[in-house]
Amino acid sequence: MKTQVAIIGGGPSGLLLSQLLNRAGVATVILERSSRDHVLSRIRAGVLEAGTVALLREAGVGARMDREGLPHDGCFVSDDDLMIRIDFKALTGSTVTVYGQTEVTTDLYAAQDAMGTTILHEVSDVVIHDADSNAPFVTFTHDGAPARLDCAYVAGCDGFHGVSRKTIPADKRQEFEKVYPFGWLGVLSRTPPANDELIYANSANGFALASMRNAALSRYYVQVPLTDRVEDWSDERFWAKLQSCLPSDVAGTMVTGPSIEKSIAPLRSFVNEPLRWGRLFLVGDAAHIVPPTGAKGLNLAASDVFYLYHGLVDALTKGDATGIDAYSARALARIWKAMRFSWQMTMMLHRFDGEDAYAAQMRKATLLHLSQSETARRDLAENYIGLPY
Ligand code: FAS
Ligand code: PHB
Repeated sequence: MKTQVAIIGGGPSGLLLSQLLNRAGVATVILERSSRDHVLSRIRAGVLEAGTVALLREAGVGARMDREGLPHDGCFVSDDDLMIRIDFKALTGSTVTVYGQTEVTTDLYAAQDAMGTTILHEVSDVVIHDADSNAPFVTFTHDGAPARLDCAYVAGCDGFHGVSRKTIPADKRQEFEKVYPFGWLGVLSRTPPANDELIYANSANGFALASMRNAALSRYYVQVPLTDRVEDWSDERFWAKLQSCLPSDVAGTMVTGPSIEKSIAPLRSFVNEPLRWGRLFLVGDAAHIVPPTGAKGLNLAASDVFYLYHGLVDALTKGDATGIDAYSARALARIWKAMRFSWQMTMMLHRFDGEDAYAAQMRKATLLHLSQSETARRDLAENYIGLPY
């Protein structure tokens, strides 16, 4: 097999990059480890920055998002019963869109199928060869048979546990990591959202997030110790914990119901530098992980895709390597700013086991200042709606 860009990973990064490249006349092949059903069964991000929305429209997959996505002009941050509204529209002139990553991935798969793009599912033994040469290639197993894909470039879109990042020799790259001593237990329920805008809640009982997918589908999270397992949490225990963290008037009126999905995600901040090694480029979670507190994971993948897509089109159609040569530094500049915001939101809203009374006071003072300072709210809003590409 031969193509122009070999894409490892058929999640949102790989699919969006492939869709944009194909529309620009660049050929791709996607190699995905899991079945399509498995990829589409994952419940992940829920909030799209305006830049991500624009890129999905440019990729020709914005129609259902524009019909079914929920534009949100603001969100709330709460401290026990103190509700602080962050008015994105008034403070920045921009908004975000609530539209689940599952829907984005579904739309991208449909568009790629319509393009006739080659997407190989359930591949295994993926190895990237000669990335630091002018003739890289990928070997893998598919349908029980060994296979080889020759290409001009490789896009590593295979997430945190993929092979792409590890293809870069350890002495050629640097990892930056912070692991948080807690995770998020997430629940999806066919219940109306507790509030019409998201609530990021700090409380004496820990962190909670009230989010949604649509008017009949709610997405909630509570902070849990890393030692907890999903089976430790009955629906009843989850709802009681969530309601103990949300402002009491919200908790007292919300509708609860059976969970249709329940999972625990650990929180970490991670960046790999650089994002390039020869003709291999790292994109999305293959390159970086953010705690979901700032709703940045999927949105950072989108800006990586934006930079690499333009660079690869220029390199492959005009022989101009300026964009791919600048990709790593350009993407990392935005990645680190989103890392900082996600870390700041995580530190502001979570209780850390064993923290001293001073740390708790710092968190409360930060939230009180947020409630009293438009400047502080504007800083949060500018980062939340997404910094410029
Ligand atoms: P992905 O991990 O989505 O996709 C990588 C793909 O590569 C997968 O389909 C995988 O099967 C495939 N792959 C892996 N190894 C391979 C190999 N060797 N060969 C071939 N294919 C391989 N972000 C938010 O903004 N908000 C959230 O609430 C949120 N919650 C999350 C919860 C969890 C449990 C996780 C893991 C992530 C969450 N994220 C969240 C972040 C998430 O949305 C990512 O940012 C997003 O999935 C990034 O997309 P990709 O870069 O495509 O990586
Ligand atoms: C979600 O709806 O899944 C969601 C929203 C905002 C976040 C994290 C997750 O910051």
